[in-house]
Amino acid sequence: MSTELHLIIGNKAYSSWSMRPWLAMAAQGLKFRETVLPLFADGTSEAIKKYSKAAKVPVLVHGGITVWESLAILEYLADAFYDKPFWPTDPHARAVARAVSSEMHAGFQPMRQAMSMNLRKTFPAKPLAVDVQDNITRIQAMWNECRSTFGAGGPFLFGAFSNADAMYAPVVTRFKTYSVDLDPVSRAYSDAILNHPAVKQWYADAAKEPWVIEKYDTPV
Ligand SMILES: N[C@@H](CCC(=O)N[C@@H](CS)C(=O)NCC(=O)O)C(=O)O
Repeated sequence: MSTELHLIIGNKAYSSWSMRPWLAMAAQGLKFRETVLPLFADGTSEAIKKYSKAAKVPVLVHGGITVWESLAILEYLADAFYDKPFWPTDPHARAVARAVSSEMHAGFQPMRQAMSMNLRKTFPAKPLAVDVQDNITRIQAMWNECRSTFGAGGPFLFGAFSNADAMYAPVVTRFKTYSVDLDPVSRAYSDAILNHPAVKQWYADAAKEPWVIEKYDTPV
């Protein structure tokens, strides 16, 4: 049985869910093969279904095991590579890291709807709907709490880069793309994410992609 890690993802410019496991794996130094399937192109849905009947990316194939859903992939990686710090080791920090990651996976629909990920654009700040602003306020409060309670060991939510940061990195990119004004702690955290070598590599790869999805290139 091959033990190659193979991650199937969407366009790096637009696919926020794909970015999460890719970053987690790259940040922990895992070697893996990637296949990029351009979203909303002819044949892409069928191509994704060859790996996962859920027809969504990301999908991770590891030997005979296929895992879909970004958060399930992050949990699988933490189990399969238990010697790597995908989650913080302290039980309290680990529980909160999982809680904030679940909150991201399940929530913030207004913000996600109003601010699609687009790594190749920057749009000027604009007035935000109340539910979008509520999401942004909650995210910044969470980042502040994580940083002050657990962040002493480094610049990330729980000190060292963890799955929680992989979950929030696409949010950092959205705040950059849509010129969202951030408090000082959230700004410093965002800068740490944007300066992480794996994030820089993902941006560089996105810049080289040929595909353009018009609906994501025009702000709502
Ligand atoms: N809950 C899923 C969401 C996956 C998802 O929505 N992926 C998008 C790309 S970011 C996708 O595959 N879209 C293709 C489509 O809907 O046809 C996860 O966490 O992995």
